[in-house]
Amino acid sequence: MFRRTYGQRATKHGNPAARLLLDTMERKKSNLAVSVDVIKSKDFLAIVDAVGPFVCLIKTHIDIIEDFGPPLIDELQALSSKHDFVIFEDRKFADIGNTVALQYSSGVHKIASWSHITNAHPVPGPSIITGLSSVGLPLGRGLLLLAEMSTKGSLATGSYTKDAVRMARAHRDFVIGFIAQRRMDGIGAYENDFTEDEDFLVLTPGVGLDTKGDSMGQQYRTPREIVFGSGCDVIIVGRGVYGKDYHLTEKIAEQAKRYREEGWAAYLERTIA
Ligand code: BMP
Repeated sequence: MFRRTYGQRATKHGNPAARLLLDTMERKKSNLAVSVDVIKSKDFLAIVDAVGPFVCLIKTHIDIIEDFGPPLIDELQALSSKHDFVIFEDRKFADIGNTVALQYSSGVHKIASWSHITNAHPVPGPSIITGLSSVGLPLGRGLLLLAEMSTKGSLATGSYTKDAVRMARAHRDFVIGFIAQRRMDGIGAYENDFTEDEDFLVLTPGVGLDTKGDSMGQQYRTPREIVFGSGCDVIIVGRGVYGKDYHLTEKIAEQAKRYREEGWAAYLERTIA
């Protein structure tokens, strides 16, 4: 999987959300996802519109938007069509199957109705996948499991990470990959390397070109370290792109372009190496 192109992987994948993402990456020549963690709808939409041309995916934390209303989702979907990107709500579900099914389908945000991809902590065990897939699978959605985290002192290591991989392998129709810091197959890291038809995407946060972290435990690596060095597929960048100047859309677009170029060069280096 390491050397296969995103386009080659798209043709083989069984899940529609994974195919959409891989196709989008190939079409736009981008493995950049921007995480738009701002609290006003207006700022959120301005950033999405500015980075849209350069990304394969927009990651949201919809519950931090102070003035949220259903029209925001319509506008996000319109921008997704305009700029051709996939939507990933970073909800990090972590409850029993019945509860996560309700949280995913209902409430104010109705995540399943608009987000192609969402994610979950494996901590409750396989029943969290059963609950979420009862809602998401009929809609053609995909799920990522948080197998590792980018933060200092993360507990998601060792056997926890291995068990996350085992859970994913048992639910390949719906689990399309991981939030993790390295690819989860090969190099003898696990008892069994993945078979030809097991293709898990690895989406990786904790990406920064100019700093090594923040004051709250976040740790950054460069796109090259992540995509070439660790074999991950998508770089997720938040503050590295919009920083403190999120009213300056030109500057934001410039940064998005910069991260996209770095991420794509690392991917080319990996596929032709
Ligand atoms: P930033 O690049 O500004 O540090 O933002 C990173 C984003 O990725 C945040 O939205 C955070 O919730 C998310 N994230 C992370 O940083 N580390 C993880 O292990 C998992 C995440 O979802």
